[in-house]
Amino acid sequence: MKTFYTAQHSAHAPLQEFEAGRMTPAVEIPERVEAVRSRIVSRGLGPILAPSEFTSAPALRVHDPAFVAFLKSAYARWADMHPNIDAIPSVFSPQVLGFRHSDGLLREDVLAQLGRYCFDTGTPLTKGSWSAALAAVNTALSAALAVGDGERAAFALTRPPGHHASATLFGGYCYLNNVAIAAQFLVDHGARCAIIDVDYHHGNGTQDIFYARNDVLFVSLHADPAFAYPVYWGFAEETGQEQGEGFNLNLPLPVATDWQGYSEALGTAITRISAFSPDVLLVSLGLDTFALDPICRFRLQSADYLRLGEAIAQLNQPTVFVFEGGYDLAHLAENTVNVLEGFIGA
Ligand code: SP5
Ligand code: ZN
Repeated sequence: MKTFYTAQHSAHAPLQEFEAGRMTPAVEIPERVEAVRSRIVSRGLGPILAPSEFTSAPALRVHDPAFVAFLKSAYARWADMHPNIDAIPSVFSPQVLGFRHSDGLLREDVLAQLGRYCFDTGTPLTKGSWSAALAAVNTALSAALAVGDGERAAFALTRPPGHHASATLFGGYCYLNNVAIAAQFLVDHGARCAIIDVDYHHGNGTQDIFYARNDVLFVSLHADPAFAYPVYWGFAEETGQEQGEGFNLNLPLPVATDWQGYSEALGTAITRISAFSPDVLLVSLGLDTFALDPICRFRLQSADYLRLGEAIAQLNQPTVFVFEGGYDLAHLAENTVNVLEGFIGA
């Protein structure tokens, strides 16, 4: 299987995030992708290729132009006031929060914009975030293009991740929605796309982007937002709207879910995807369902990721894997490559 990768991801290297009332060491760090890259080499999984450069057009098919312009300019504007400090909002837009508001909302300074375009305090915007986020989009698009051109599967080894980012909001360590941009790119080339999101956290950004559409199916297995991040999204009741009704399937799972519970939900996901009959499957591949993940509460074991890859292969579709979360550096590479080897071997 071809892997797409660029060292440009390492421009995004936050040291800390703000969580639970204090600054805490960042977990979405460059070492994650470097560990996976090393194991792809040592396992001989296939070539590691540099992504092609794409214009901003594919990202603008998914994201609001003003949001993209903000992401591009925000750090430099912030650093004028707060040199060498990562940008984290300290106030959130009353409009986003549903309050009545005054013309103060129309402020266009970076502090006011941060509170309009971000939904949490855990996603620092650093000096290199924009360039890394763009490189991740190019990486996902390159994998999509390879599959569009006839590869059975390809792996986009992306970071920062993407599935929490919506058309107008960043958060959850995500800035631009890599998998959604790749899916839209394939749709624009005539392919019917389904997305399966196996990250521990609900892919609220991807859900939101396709929520009113019936041409892209979104299916997500994740920790129940009743106890897990992203808190406000991911409930089973979220089934889509307008023409999109019935084209969004959330499968929230309880604390301590192991392979038995997980594989049952996976069967439901696979049945729904088969019924949709896509031309291409995209996988938001998070590995934070692992038992030893430092921020998560599921109990999957390393061998279970082989089974996950095999199950995805059963769908028998051209498949684009896009890397998302997973934070246990000791096992992340093994678990990631297990999914891909399970897929290839099936
Ligand atoms: C892509 C991705 O996996 N994003 C996840 C973002 C989660 N950010 C907030 C995590 C809060 C976890 N709190 C649990 C603390 C356990 N010590
Ligand atoms: Zn996650």
